[in-house]
Amino acid sequence: MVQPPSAPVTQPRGLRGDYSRAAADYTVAQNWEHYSQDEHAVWATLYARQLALLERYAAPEVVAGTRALGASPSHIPRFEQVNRVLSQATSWQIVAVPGLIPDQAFFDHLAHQRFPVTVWIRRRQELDYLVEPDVFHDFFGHVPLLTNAVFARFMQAYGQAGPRAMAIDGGLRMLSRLYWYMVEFGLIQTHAGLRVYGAGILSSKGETVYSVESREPQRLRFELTRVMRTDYRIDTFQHTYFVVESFEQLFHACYGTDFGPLYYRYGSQQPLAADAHLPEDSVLPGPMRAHPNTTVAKK
Ligand code: HBI
Ligand code: FE
Repeated sequence: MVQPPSAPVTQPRGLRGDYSRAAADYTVAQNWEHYSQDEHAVWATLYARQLALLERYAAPEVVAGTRALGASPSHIPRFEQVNRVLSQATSWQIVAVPGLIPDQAFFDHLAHQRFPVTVWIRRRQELDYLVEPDVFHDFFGHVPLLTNAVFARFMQAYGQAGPRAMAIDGGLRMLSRLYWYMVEFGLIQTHAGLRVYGAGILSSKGETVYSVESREPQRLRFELTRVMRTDYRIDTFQHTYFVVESFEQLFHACYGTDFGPLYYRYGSQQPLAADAHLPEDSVLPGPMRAHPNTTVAKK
């Protein structure tokens, strides 16, 4: 399972990337020519494996975005080429970074419609598990939805919310939970059933199937405050997924809410446990079992 960043991140210390050549905004050159055959081959393996799951499990907007990007199945994408598609679609851009970057720089990029994408790719021995985001997670997981105007607008609003969250006690932790549950591990309800759109799920073979098919986790209807109060686990599949009805719902809930009072009210309180049940939760029914004896394997 790919583990996206555990937020908040304050210093890029102990991370794998080469930060020595990064500009003040933490961007670097992608240096596409420097990827080895092996690195392209790891991309090809991951890409084929996840692409095969999209049609069945991913939100239609993700499928459409992945198609629109037209990434090569056999080579790590060239960011310049991707940017031609993105600028047409939503005027977003991707920028190359060495890996996790400090919160403030990350928020600033998003606020200016730039999504930071890590340049390096995992080794073949770590196909299924990685602590830091790599180019496969960042690209395959996050970039398709940047072609979607509403979701892209939400991402920008998230970046714009950063400075205020950082200035209020507990604010950053609350905002990070919104990112975790809605950007990394979000599910969406469609006419055809539950679908995945979160990047942390989409870049993980095991969790893509688990999040939709397992009867273990609870799936709660998205409620902004509930999400921002809920702790998360970075070491296992999620115990709780929040489900949106549409990206419009997500965008409007956030855009129409002043986060300040929420930070003051809940920022210094203990968070709700990752597997908490509250009486006011709107629990979605678990998936049906096709056959009484069929269980979904966890990995
Ligand atoms: N940096 N490259 C990168 N990617 C992230 O997702 C990221 C980050 N820095 C900080 C961060 N995420 C989170 O801590 C913020 O969303 C709060
Ligand atoms: Fe991520």
